[in-house]
Amino acid sequence: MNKLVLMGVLGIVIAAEIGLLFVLMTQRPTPPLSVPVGDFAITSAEKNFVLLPGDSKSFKIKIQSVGGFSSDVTFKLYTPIPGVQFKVEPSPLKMPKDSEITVDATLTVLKDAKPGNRNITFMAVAGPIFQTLDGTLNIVGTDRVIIQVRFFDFGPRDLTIKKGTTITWVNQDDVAHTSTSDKGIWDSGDIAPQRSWSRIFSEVGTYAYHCTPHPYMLGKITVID
Ligand SMILES: [Cu+2]
Repeated sequence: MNKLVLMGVLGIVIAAEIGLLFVLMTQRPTPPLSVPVGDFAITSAEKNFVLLPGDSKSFKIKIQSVGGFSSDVTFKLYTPIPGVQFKVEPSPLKMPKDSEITVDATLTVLKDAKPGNRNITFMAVAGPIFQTLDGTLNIVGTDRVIIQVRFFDFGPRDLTIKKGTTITWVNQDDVAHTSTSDKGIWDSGDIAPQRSWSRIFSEVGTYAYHCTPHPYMLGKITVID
C-alpha cells in the first residue's frame, strides 16, 4: 500500500516536471511592442551645473528623430549619483517619425548630497538604442565640508565651496599626510593618522594643493561668492 502511494506521488512529481519543462521550452520572449528603427539625437544648451544641496535646476533637452525613428524614450542618469535626482517630463516621451521635441528636464540635489565636482551623464533610452549627454555637476559645499584623506587620495579631489566655508581634512590612512597650497597660501604640516586639520576659506578663487610627502596627491578647491 505504502509503496503504491509513493509511486503515485513520484508519478505526479515527474508529470509536473515534464509539464514545466514543456512550458519552459515552448515559452518565447514577448516581442517588444515597437522595435525602434533609425536613430535619434539629444542635445542641450546647458550641461554644466553648479548647485547647492537642496537646489534644483530646470533645463531643456532637445530630441530629434533621425531615419524614421519613432519610439518611446525614457531618461535617466547613466551612472546614478547618491542624493541627485534627474526627471524629465513627459516620461516616457513619445517620439513620432521625423520629429523634434524639446522636453523639460530637472536636476535636483538633495540636502544630504555630498559636495564635490564630478562628471554627470544624462541618458535617453529607446529600447536597445541610447544616447548620452556629458556634463558636469558641482555640488557646492557650505558651512563645513570634510575632505577624506584616504588611500593616498583626497576625496573629493575637486571641490567647490561658498565663501566662508570651513574645510576639514581627515586623515584615514596609516601614514601622515599634509594639505599644502601649491602657492604657499596654507600648509597643514603633518596630519597624523586619524587626526584632522581645518581651514576657513574666505577669499574667492581657485586653489590647488598637494600633499608634501606624496606630491602625486593633488586637490583643488574653488571658492565662490
Ligand atoms: Cu600624503
